Amino acid sequence: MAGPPSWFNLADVSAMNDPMMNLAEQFSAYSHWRSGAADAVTKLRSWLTRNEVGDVQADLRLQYLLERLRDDKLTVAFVAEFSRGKSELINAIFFANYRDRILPSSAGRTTMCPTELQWSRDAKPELRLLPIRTRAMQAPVSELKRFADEWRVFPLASLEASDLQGALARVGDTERVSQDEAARLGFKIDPKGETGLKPAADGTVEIPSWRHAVMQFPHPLLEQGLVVLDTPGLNAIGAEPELTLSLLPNAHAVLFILAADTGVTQSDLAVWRDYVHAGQVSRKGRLVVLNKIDGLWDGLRDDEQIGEELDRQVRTVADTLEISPAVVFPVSAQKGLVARVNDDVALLERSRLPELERALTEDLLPTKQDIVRDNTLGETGDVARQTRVLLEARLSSLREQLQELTDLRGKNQSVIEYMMRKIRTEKDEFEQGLQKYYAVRSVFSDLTNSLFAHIGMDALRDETRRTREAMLDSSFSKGLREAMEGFFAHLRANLRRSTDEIGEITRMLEAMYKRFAVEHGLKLSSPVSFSTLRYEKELERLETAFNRQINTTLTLVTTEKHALTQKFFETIAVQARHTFEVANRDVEQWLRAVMSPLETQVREYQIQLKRRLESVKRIHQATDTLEDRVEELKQGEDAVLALLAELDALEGGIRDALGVVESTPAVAQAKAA
Ligand SMILES: Nc1nc2c(ncn2[C@@H]2O[C@H](COP(=O)(O)OP(=O)(O)OP(=O)(O)O)[C@@H](O)[C@H]2O)c(=O)[nH]1
Ligand SMILES: [Mg+2]
Repeated sequence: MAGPPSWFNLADVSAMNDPMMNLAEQFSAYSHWRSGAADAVTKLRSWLTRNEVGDVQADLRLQYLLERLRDDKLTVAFVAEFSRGKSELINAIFFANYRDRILPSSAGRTTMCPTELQWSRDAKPELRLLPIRTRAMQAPVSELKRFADEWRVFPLASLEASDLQGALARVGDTERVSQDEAARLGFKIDPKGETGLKPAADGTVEIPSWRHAVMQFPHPLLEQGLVVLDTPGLNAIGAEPELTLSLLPNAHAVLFILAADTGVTQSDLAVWRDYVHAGQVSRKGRLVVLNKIDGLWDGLRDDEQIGEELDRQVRTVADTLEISPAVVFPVSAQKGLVARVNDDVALLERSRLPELERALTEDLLPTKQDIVRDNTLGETGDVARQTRVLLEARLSSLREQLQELTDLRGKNQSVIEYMMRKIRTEKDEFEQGLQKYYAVRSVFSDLTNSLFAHIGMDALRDETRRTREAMLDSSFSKGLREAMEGFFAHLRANLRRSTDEIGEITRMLEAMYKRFAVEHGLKLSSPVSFSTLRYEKELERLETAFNRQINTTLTLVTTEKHALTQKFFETIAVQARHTFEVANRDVEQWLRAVMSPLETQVREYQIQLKRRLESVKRIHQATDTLEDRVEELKQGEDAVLALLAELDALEGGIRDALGVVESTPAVAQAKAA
């Protein structure tokens, strides 16, 4: 297999300081930053294991964090009516280094199915296509991605532009089928061809051959985690709800493309409303592109006139879409591509592509970087804090022993016997405390059981089944509506009950933490709290989409019951399940995170008690001299202090790798001075 094209070298490009590669450079810096962070986290992780100061839970958390840091994808989606230049724009922004068009781009409908361009470690360079007939299987694409045998695979012969083009040409494949078959596969038919597919004279309609395409190839940007999502002109093709509900909302950036020669048409507006804006307040990472501005370069108008005309068009677009003109970018994708292929800097400037790319990077990377940074600091901070608490407990216990033994210097046997009794009493008391701890643990496990009875996957499955039965049993749209609305009401109620139970668990743990702190001197900070708000928000978002797309009188009246039920479960219920899966994973992780510090400290405390008892015993039996023990403890103390210093340094290393600027008062003052 050939590696990435050897003539494409990011280092060379950055040395040229070339506006043409701005995005690539930024992206490369971002992924360099990420791998630096991963290295620093790896150091912490192996240090914890080597010194036996971490536990399984901490190790797992760091392992997940590392997986996320290494396999962190950044999705940029392109959405528009057909022929606005989505594919051309992708070619110009990301793949101009091939010095040719990689994605097919031509007049009329070209891209016929959503196409993901990406590279995953361990993947093979190939194009995977999901046949359109899998639409009959009642399973969303995300689910079918797990079943390789549903896809047609076309390996890439090489990574040359011609082989990439040859493979990607297939995303435009279509076939002719009867209207019945098209309808069965979920396509709308419209004799006028406005709101659906237009039948030909022989009564057949042309449908896409593929439902979804995933192209894997090792391009430098894709290797760094970029995923480009090209979409077909959506309005008439009958895009799948998954795109609106999952793929687009989860994309880190969505570019909505208009063409300067057509302006904002009714169908552009429909795409904007249904797929990009989708009822939400404007988000970061949503940009509008006014493409094909080269149409204005007619050789008659001068640059100033063209500039004025563009400003006017941008304002009109912004007014129509009710957005700020600052997020509308006039460009010429085609000229931008040509400019890059011919190394024509002047034409590239004129295409205005670099401005769009700047906005894209400025919007995209820092936001993403903030999330990754916060997440990494949060996870490693928790682990380090827990470890520090453990080490400090060990340290203070060593110091106590040291004190005890120092006090024994020159004392007689009876004092030593008294010491032994004292430690034994402490040990007994602690063991009594442990009895209470075990009792509370069993209450704790009852509470978690009832928590999972509400938030768990079984509960969700029951509710899904109940809703499906209610829907299939109902004879009027009122019944259907009630069943679907009931589904949401029920899930919301379940989340609310879980919130209550989580509150109860937190309070109980707090009380237990406090008791161990007061009675036995364990150093435990209050357990972190957990909120279900984000899942409630996610459900809210789903419900909004549901109300817009399914819960309308028109849809309810015109959609056949089974088809409606199927649609509801393929789109809404699948998403809800995903939300609950995430919630379950998060709750489990939280439960482990709040329990493990207590467990670790209890274990540590038991060990220390035993050691203290043993060392006094040994002195009592004169098998050991007092001075030897004191020396040994002092060495132990130094070792723990060294570990604490190392831990500080490792955390500092992580902060440095993440580029966190320390803002201690001293530093802030020094800066101000
Ligand atoms: N003049 C001009 N033509 C462009 C520009 N960008 C794209 N085109 C042309 O517009 C046509 C459609 O471009 P595509 O890239 O196929 O558009 P698309 O949005 O991907 O269309 P579908 O795949 O059909 O949804 C092609 O003939 C392109 O050459 C541009 O900046 N200027
Ligand atoms: Mg296209």
